[in-house]
Amino acid sequence: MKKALITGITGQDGSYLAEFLLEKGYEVHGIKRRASLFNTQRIDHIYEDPHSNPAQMKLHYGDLSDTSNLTRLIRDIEPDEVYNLGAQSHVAVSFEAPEYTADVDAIGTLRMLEAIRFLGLEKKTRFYQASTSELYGLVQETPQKETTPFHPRSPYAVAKLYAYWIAVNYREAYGMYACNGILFNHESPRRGETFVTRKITRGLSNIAMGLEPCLYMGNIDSLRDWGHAKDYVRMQWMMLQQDTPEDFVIATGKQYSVREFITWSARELGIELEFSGQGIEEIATVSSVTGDKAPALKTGDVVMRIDPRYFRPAEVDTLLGDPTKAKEKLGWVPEITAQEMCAEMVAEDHKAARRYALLKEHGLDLPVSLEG
Ligand code: NDP
Ligand code: GDR
Repeated sequence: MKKALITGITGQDGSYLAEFLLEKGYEVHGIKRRASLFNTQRIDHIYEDPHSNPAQMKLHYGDLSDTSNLTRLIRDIEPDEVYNLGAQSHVAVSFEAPEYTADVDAIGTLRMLEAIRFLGLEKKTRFYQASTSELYGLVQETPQKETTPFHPRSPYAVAKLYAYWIAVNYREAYGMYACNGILFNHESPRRGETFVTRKITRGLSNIAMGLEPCLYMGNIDSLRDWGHAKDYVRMQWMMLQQDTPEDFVIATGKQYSVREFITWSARELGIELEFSGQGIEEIATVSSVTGDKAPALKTGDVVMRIDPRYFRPAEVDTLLGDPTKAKEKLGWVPEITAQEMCAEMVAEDHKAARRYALLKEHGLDLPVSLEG
């Protein structure tokens, strides 16, 4: 039985990857952070009580900022494959917490690689680094491929640039099987609530059910290449099954604006929107409502406004990936389109909003967090 160690197992990708590897028969080890509240919601459905049977998935407390903890875990587990998905992964937050982001995202990656080397596992343990399209930042070429020069635009992207190169360096210097997946944005119903797609699908679902008044957005002209996390974790595994380690761009090759994503999400709820105004005055107004998914809305309601609080000190305006290498070398093609993914996300968030609304109707008023 192969052993995999996943940092960031409680996150969006970590949860899908753990499911995927368990199905493939792996023994899956995951590092979770100690938190004052439960933080394992995304993996609770695959957790097995170790008291009844030897579990195929095991969780360990740890943190990417703690060298001795990581070294001890790698020594005890001796993983065949390490998936380094753990990170402070929010671009806007990285401007607020740049040093922490650098410590976890950049030096955390070095700590993992160095632990593998220090323990003499560099010929056994294969290493996947969660690299990102944010490396391209101020884009030098469109679409972006493996050879496109990088120009990071945030403390997050700069930290990930270090992580990218240290993985390449350990491959070249020590012959380690280390590779970077340069993944473009990927989403799912498990996406964190403050990333733009989930903020929209959850926000509009809540508004449709009368639980929130309005969605406040940042730069809705921003263009992204959005795929589904399920497709992307499959590729993370495929990258570690090759004879030689290489870096790959993972993307759909299609690009849409945040405004388009808002329009699709509204349509899933039977709402047609009209955008008017310019810059920070732009608003989205309901022009029609059909079906029964948005009982709280009527024509003329304003459901989106711009709040400059969500603008970033330096923005990545446009990203579009070219996944040709992944297709030609690995036979990987994404199976789920951005529109299908949006429909799935809205369906899940609307289900949750209906549940909240029903509880509210019966006097069980649970707080809905509006922080975006
Ligand atoms: P999430 O934010 O959903 O998950 C991040 C994970 O990292 C969580 O499990 C989180 O734990 C954990 N984590 C955060 N800080 C630490 C720390 N100090 N020590 C250990 N673990 C930590 O991210 P995604 O699943 O979306 O992304 C996975 C990886 O891929 C990240 O590295 C991200 O930067 C990268 N990436 C993501 C893309 C995307 O579009 N989703 C695209 C390209 C790259 P907790 O649950 O406790 O917060
Ligand atoms: P991104 O994702 O920064 O690309 O990083 P995010 O969904 O946060 O933003 C995408 C674009 O939408 C614009 N935007 C807003 N973003 C957020 N979060 N909230 C808003 O209200 C809002 N309004 C407009 C942003 O300015 C941006 O242009 C994600 C993360 O998963 C990274 O970890 C990963 O590396 C990259 O994707 C690829």
